[in-house]
Amino acid sequence: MTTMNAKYLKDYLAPAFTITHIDLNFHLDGAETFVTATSRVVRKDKQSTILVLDGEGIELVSVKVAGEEADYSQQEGKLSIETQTDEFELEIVTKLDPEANSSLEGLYMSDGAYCTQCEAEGFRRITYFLDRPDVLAVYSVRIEAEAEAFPYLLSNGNLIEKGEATPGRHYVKWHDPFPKPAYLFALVAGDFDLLEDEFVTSSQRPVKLQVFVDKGNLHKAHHAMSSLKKSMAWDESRFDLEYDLDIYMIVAVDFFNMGAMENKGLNVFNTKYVLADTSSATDEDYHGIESVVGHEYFHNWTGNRVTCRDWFQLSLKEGLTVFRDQEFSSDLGSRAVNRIHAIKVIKNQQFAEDSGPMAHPIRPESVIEMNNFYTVTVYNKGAEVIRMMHTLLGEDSFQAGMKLYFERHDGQAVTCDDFAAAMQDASGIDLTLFKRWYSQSGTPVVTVTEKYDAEAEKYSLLIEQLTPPTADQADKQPLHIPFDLELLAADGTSMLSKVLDVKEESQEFTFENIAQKPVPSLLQNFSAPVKLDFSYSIEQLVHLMRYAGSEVARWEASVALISQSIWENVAHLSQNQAMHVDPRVTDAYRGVLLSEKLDPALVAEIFTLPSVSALIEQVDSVDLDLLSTARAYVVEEVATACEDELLSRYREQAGIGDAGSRALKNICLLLLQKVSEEHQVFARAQYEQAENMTDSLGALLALNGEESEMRTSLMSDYETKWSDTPLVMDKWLSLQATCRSNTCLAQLKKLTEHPSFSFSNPNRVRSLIGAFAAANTEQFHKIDGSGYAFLTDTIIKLNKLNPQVAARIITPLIQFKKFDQARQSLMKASLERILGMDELSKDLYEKVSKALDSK
Ligand code: B3K
Ligand code: ZN
Repeated sequence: MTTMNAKYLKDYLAPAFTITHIDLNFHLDGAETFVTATSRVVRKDKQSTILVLDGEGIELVSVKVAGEEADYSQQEGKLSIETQTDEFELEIVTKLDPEANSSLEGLYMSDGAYCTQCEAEGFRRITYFLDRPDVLAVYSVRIEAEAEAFPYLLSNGNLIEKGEATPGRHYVKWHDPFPKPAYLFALVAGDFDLLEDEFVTSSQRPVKLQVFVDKGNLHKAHHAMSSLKKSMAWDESRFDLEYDLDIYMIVAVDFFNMGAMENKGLNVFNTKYVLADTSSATDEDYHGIESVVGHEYFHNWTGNRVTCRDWFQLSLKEGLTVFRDQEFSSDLGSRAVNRIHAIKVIKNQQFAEDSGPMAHPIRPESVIEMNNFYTVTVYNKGAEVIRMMHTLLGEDSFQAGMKLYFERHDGQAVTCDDFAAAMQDASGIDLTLFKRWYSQSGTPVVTVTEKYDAEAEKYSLLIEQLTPPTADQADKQPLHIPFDLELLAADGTSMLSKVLDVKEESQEFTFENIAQKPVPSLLQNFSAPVKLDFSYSIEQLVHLMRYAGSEVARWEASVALISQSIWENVAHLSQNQAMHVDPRVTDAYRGVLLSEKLDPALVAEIFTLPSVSALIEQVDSVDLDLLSTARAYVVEEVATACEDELLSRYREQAGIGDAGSRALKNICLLLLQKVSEEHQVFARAQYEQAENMTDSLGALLALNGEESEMRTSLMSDYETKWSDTPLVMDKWLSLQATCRSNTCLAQLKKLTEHPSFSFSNPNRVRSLIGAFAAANTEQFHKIDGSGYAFLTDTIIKLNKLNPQVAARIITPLIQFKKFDQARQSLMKASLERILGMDELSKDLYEKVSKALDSK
């Protein structure tokens, strides 16, 4: 029986022993795979006489201390050795069966290649070890395998030796000079196509770059390679950080639990974030690859050179590295569009996490299964916290803080407090209050009231903050909120622009010499991850959509405007009144389409009208059926009122070759489908003439609203064309999973038998079942409970096969609080079914028990 006890941040103890060097010898041979780990163990706490190592799911063959068979004892997941020595050599032999490892943690097989995933606690599935991030060792690795099937044998650091082992088997030796925690260890053995290049660092050191992909995919590796070179150049120019080894390798594998992994010098990637050519990948895929390649590369400093003391500090590396990858994307592409995407993640997913049973601060205080904490809170809210520091300090002081952080902590395992201290010391700005963002969960609601005194020409804003209690924490305190503000005059000119320091529960800010009542653009750029409560009038929002200095603020205003209209209609429906959209709303949208000055990519964002799930996040409770009807109505009204403009912008963008134009064209096409079936012909023509995947998929997405003959015929054409390309078929699976038709679920059930689907591959599961639960809100939450039952069956199936994936796709089922009683009961009954299962994984136990406790 797995232990289900939580670990607490407050219980942290420095390790009593450490391991400074480890020699790993891998004898790779299917179910007869042996690992010999020879470690130099050093006692740090002289009082300690028992060395306790972590190990899970592996067979222990032998244990030797200083060359002699050692006495040891084994308890669940632990190996204890009594010792009186301060320093000794420990040799442990374990036996593994990588082919039988379907959890994709530790050493496993992906399509015939051996590969590893050790973060967070996967190294203990390879050998018994001090598997914690504050134990940093120098690794030497010998790998031996059959030469023909596994021509490439890779690990961290530099290759120092290779040769024949026995006839038909070869070996290599790798040495990584940088001490690292076990979670950064990696091994890959397989046969690949290899793309090579070189990057010369600012101090003129040549670095060999290698991207390994499945045979036959070499032509799809170029974008990843160029993204890597851009990342290396950007980290030098913006952060003055240079790469430190002579080689940087990326290996793409098809079986992977997440996006990618930053192992030192040997990143392992999900193929989704490597492979691309224009015929098979969308603009969004291209962007995703660039940002994930960047993210993993940036970890080399923020994560690898300076790592986390314990897993509660995960945001130390993840929040910071997400901030860095967001800045990378923004410096290379549209800052506004990148910001909008980041804001959507917070508002649509992080706010939901904060108001649900898994609420936790960016530095969690208790954890049962660490893999459950690779969350939008730790990553994306974590990045917002870094961004707020950047706003408070400014770029120069922020960079000075980064420099000090590396000076102080290079080669160490540190805490979020250490990071904040470096920022504070380098800038002289007091971050004491600000640091509450690390320990307080929940989303502050910031309520703003305005007052204007025409005679005195004074304008004031009363800003009040309140963080409602969360599942994990009842009492909340005021936070330090950087509040970005712009005041606009009636003619649209900017009267004032500044960042207010909000630190108290209630604070009034008064602005002098304001000759006319301004329209305030509040919380510009989403300067803090909070909910803004201000009763904007339609006129004010329309004004902001036209004149706000920040493109992000214009988009925010459009979201507020259309959301208001949707909620008004929900109210009408609940009172049995007719629905109605104010013509000022549709006019404002038409104005956006008519404006030639706006970046097409921004127009596309404005016309990507808020999804049902995004709207749910704006309220405390929801009648899903009314919301869904009201939203469909408002979308149709906007589309109908803009039909001519949508058509002309659709035609106008047709020949233009950039991503922004394609995004605009595709959103026009989608909205046109809401106006009339006649517009299906555009979708067909676009699909038939498409020269790239963005256009093919854009056509299919436009038709995905409901079933039609045309949709069926194009979907079947796509299926025939791409049946041999799994990543491209994933898009098809997702289209099926997000179709609004009532037959969607029946279709999905059949698709679990489709040759392109497999429960053992996380990409397939996420594309079909994950997408259904997370993005097909209406069908998943169908009142007959069929959607819940289907997800529950899948989760039960995955509990043993791949607990991490099971615990990931459960999210929509545990966030039940906002729904009506009938749906809530059905969702809870599903959770009870999971909780009652035999051999429930820690991953699922943690989420399900918290959800049921929060009743
Ligand atoms: N650090 C890894 C994530 C590991 C997840 C473990 N369950 C990828 C990243 O954030 O870069
Ligand atoms: Zn990361």
